[in-house]
Amino acid sequence: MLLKTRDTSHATEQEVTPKELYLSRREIMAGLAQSAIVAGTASLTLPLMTDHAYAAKTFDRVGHNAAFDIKEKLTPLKDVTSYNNFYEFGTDKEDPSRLSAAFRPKPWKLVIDGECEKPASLELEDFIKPQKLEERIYRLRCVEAWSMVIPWIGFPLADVIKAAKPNSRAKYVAFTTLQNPEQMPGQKRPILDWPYREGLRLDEALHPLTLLAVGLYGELLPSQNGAPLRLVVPWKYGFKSIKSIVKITFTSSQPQTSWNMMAPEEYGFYSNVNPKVDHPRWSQAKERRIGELFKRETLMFNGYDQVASLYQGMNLKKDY
Ligand SMILES: Nc1nc2c(c(=O)[nH]1)N[C@H]1C(S)=C(S)[C@@H](COP(=O)(O)O)O[C@H]1N2
Ligand SMILES: [Mo]
Repeated sequence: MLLKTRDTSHATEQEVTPKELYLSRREIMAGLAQSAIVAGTASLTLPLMTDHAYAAKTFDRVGHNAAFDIKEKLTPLKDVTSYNNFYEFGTDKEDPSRLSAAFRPKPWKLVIDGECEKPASLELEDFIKPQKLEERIYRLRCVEAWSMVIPWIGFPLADVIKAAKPNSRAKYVAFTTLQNPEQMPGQKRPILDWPYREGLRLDEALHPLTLLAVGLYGELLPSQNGAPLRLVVPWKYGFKSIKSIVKITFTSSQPQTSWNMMAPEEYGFYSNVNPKVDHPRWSQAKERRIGELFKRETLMFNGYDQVASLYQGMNLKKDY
């Protein structure tokens, strides 16, 4: 992001990776997918499952939520899983898919703490179990001026926040990624001040668009995309969508964020997609959809106009 500029154009449409390649991931992650919304309106909590074939079926039954649909061509799965930013595995786009073999997304502990009435330290499976999973097609736009359209599987962060009962001092939500250089070789170098950190204002975190994702393309999240749990905040630049989350903390003051700590002139706390506020070193007016040749106009809030009210009265040039 900060350190590299690479040619992001992919002129040819790639074949989707065969499903079989993802079975090993299911084995690692088996048992995560225990809860689903069946297509339609009814919801159903399925029994605890350790059989990966059953886990696959469970994900197949996750209902698609059309309320937020982006009517644009999906980015091929091959690109979604081989062209990544995940500096814990290295700074090249291919590094996360190539160098994540030692990464273990299971077992996984998640801590919820800070300014709330119901802090918790949970096994991820216990955390996922009561959630109502659904599929949502979101655009994600990187600050490097490329974007993808991805069918995510997840649940609203708001559901988790409400269950944790933030107290009156809670104004922000901070997120922390796993720190484990043995599993994440990029952490052996001081590329960023590890662990990776991000944050949202509480009302941004509560917005129905803000998603905690556990899968994509009908499958459990690949390591390179932030297994086993990552944020997707589609109206903000991609770096806000923190991967492989181990901690969610309610805070009274604005939390530190990794890219803001590294280069505050370039990466602000808000980081809303805004074609009128250029990155100091490049324009944000256009973007290249991965898999396509020609650039397209970047839309304010990445096209998610429904979030505009969150920023009423703010100067988004100052609060970039
Ligand atoms: N922990 C962590 N989360 C991260 C990053 C990272 O380096 N480390 N990169 C961010 C950036 S810059 C982008 S664009 C998105 C990319 O998500 P994707 O690889 O699933 O498309 O992840 C974000 N989340
Ligand atoms: Mo990014």
